[in-house]
Amino acid sequence: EHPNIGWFKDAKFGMFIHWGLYSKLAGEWKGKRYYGSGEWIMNQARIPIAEYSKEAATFNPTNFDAEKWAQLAEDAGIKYMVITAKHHEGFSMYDSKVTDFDIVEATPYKKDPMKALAESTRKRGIQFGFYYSQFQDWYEPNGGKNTWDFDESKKDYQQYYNNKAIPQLKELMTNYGPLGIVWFDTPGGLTKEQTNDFIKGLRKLQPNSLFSSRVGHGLGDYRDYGDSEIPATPIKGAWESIYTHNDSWGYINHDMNFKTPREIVHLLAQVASKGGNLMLNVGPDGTGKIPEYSEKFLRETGKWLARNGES
Ligand code: JFZ
Repeated sequence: EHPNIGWFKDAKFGMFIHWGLYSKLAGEWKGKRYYGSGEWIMNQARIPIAEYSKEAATFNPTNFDAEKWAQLAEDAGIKYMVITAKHHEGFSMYDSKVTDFDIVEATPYKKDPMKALAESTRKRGIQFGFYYSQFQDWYEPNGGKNTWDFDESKKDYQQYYNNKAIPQLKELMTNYGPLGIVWFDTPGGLTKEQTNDFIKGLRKLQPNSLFSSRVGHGLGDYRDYGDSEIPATPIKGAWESIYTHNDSWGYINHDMNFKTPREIVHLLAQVASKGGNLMLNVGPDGTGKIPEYSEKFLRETGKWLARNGES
């Protein structure tokens, strides 16, 4: 068991945030609407990198307010926050020296929102962590799963790990203070032995950070279930269920199927009764605004928890 697993086991409630260039596309490309997961639009519409990357030039989230996001989390009774530093699209939402395809260099916004968020959460005693897509990177010739720009049979995953994923994870684990969690997702391209080495190398930077089980090969410090899945019987050991507030992880402007405060409380109770944490996702839009219903329903949830919860 990881020596720092204690806070996680007590947390019960986390906030997941999917935010990237896809948030600006909002589920629509060239007048056509895409359903399901907004953060997959580049893949769904087979958008070539040359076109997709142009979106960065007009990505300007001036409504982003780290204090407001962290305050919302606190008001909701949330104990940890995990945000997409880089999702499968390959765009870095933080100041990265490894690539030019990042929010500071490629957008008119020019600032690092992750710096602000690391501070605003820490100030409130909320554990902060990064989601990092360690294998899928649709922007890189050697990253996983872009088959519309690149020939999959020619990919050298090791090259991508060595030249992008690992150096970027090192940045994230060096420049933002202590991280509660590094949330890996959709593993690939590494054997179990290589995954062990990968973990060992990163651990040195932050021995206290917990790694999600989607690092692959049954490794990681706690178990993540499939999306929107709760185990049927109580589980020993640390685990987490992830749900999204509506039906998409990334912002989609035509998805209004938000879970009510009552439904959120019900989910929390179901997950907690089996001994796990609920990490509930919100998808801010391309301007940096958290959807109104997410704000409203999370605050209502917080009020209920304050009246009826343990802490
Ligand atoms: C992944 C991502 O592809 C997706 O965009 C989102 O970030 C989500 C949280 O994670 O999708 C998955 C990964 C694993 C499962 C399902 C969806 N699973 O194990 O059932």
